[in-house]
Amino acid sequence: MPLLEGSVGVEDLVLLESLVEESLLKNLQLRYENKEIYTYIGNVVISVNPYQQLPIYGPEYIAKYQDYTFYELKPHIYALANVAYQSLRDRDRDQCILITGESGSGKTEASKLVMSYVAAVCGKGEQVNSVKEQLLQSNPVLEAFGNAKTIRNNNSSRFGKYMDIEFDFKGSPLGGVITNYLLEKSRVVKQLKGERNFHIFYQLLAGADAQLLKALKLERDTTGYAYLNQEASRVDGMDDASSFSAVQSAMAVIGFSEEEIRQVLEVTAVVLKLGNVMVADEFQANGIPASGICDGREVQEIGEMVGLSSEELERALCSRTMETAKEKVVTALNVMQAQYARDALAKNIYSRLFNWIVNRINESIKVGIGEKKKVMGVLDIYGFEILEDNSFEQFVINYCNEKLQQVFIEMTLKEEQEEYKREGIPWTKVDYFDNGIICNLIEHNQRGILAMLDEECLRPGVVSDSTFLAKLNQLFSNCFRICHYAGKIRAQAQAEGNTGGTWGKGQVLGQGCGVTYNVTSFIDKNNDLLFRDLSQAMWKAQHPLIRSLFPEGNPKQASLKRPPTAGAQFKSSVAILMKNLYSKNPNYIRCIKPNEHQQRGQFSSDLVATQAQYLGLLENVRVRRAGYAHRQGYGPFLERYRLLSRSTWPRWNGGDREGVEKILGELSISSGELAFGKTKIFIRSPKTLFYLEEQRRLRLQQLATLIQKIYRGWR
Ligand code: AD9
Ligand code: MG
Repeated sequence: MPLLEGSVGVEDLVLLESLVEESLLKNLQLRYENKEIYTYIGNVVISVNPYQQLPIYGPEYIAKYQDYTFYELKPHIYALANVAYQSLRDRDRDQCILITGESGSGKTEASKLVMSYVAAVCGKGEQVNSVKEQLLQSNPVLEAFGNAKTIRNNNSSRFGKYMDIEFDFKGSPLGGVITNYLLEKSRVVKQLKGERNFHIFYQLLAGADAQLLKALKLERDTTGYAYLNQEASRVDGMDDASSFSAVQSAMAVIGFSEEEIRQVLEVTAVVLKLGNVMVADEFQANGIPASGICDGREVQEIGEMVGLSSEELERALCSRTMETAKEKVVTALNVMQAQYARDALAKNIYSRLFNWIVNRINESIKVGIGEKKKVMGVLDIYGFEILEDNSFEQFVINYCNEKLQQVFIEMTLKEEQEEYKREGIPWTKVDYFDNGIICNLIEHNQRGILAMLDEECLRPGVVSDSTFLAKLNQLFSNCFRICHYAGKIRAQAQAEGNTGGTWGKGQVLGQGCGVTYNVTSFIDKNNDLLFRDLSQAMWKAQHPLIRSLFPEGNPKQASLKRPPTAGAQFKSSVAILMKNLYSKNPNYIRCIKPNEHQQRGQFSSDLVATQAQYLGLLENVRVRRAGYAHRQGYGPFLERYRLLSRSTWPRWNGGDREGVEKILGELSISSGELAFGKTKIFIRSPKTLFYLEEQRRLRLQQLATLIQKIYRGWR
């Protein structure tokens, strides 16, 4: 189906007649209400979550999109995946697919559509199919361990994911590499009202048979577990038991041995059981408060499962050894500290298990050294998050989104600029909001917020969230402002030094919304330290997987150098990611969430407006239209419009470019509207394109009437 025929509204926002926010939103809404969830801005796909299964996916659609060029069919993620794959295969350009949008907007679903499209069209054969299966089956495994029900999304990714799919020179898949970013591990021990822990816990309890449960020393009933949120243990439309068998078979397809699967489940069970370890007050002989385990059964069982005596485990949970140059001093922890230690252990085991699973998948899908590769990267990272109470996690997530927006701005402009250069057309500079200053505010090596946080974490003496707050206050003299990307949404954060916990108070300037970060736990989360007693105990465990997760527990390897902080690690992995993305040709999917209720058919204009603002959609259209709104190769352009000129219709024997010159000359389109590139024609304003389309429509009507007449005449 051609660009404008059979379409609702405009299929490319560049074609909007009046470009204001209202018309942009109206167009998205009109299309959404007609189940047209995809719309373009040039080669960017905007996707509005339909919250219903639409009949626009699967083999038949894949085959269609494989045979047509980008603008010939309705906008679709398949069209974008097709362009990216073809450019990788035929032009040898590494690609990346960047999927952004807020929680619940459809990023993960979009990434799976891209992967399934590429898997369907790339290469054949038994070997190739088994690689494809492994790549695709990594999704259910990572979702089981890394996704959870949140208030915003029943299947919310609680980690960031970047996957490189690697191909040989013919475009057949060889394998891949997955990089994961910062799992939200605090969820293991605590969830908000209406949210759940990671899916795998519920899947395991619902899906394991009696024998497996017994072996793992678990009870089926979720109410028996302190770490599982009881009021939200079930999710509508989610079948935990059948997901559990899907996860197990996916692991088998990827190449996990039975033994490995068993060990993974054992470690998962240990985390769940740790939550039930109750600590209570005890007193040392000298009357100083200490803590002890109330009910020894759970610790006993955990000890049996991991191969560690219960005494040793209890000691690690309830006391702390301080080492000085001369001596070792063991102090008892009070109840709060012991509970903290227990939860820290559970979080650490789980997040390290998650990393181990990612590494294990990578082991299976990795490509041999020396094989020549072409790469397609797919990025599905947690979207911009504004909660009521924003903590360290939101801070790093939003920082990452700022960086991605920077890539978007730079690459969109860069790509425009390069295309003009390639085509030999002069480039006119476009003004845009550069969010570099916000990134700098966060990541500057000395004065950035992350650097100051690190400085506070490493400083000797008494440090706390409040001393960090005081430091920020000093630097920003009580007030600093974050203009979130697209420049429309501004958050003014005002430090309130004496309130102890809060760092800033979000205040909205202009449209949009602001972000207030609460400094509570910033220091702790950034430090991310586990008491050495715990890591040493875990390292002593007989259980091979548990043991391998705590290499620093080996006293011989224990170095005095402290590991990098969580913030520093995140910053450097984001830097690596950026470098990787900049080296590839970008393709964008911008996801939009139409309502807060995960409901089909509801389009809340206000909610969409906010997202359109911070995704910078209007600005994106402006950039796209600032130079030349439309461009097309001479061949396809001639094919489409040749019926508009007597010289080129019904037959034209000259070259493509000459044909295009003839048509445009006869239509008297002003030369300022046009630029003739080396391989493409560029049209400045959308109006000219509308005009061409309109002329074409009229001409088609004329021809149809003519044919009917001739036909009747024959009869
Ligand atoms: V989060 O930042 O990980 O919390 P995502 O990944 O942006 O979020 P996700 O892809 O998980 O959102 O989509 C949320 C839900 O919307 C899915 O579970 C589906 O039920 C629904 N969805 C999203 N995209 C589609 C689609 N193209 N067709 C049908 C969809 N349903
Ligand atoms: Mg997701």
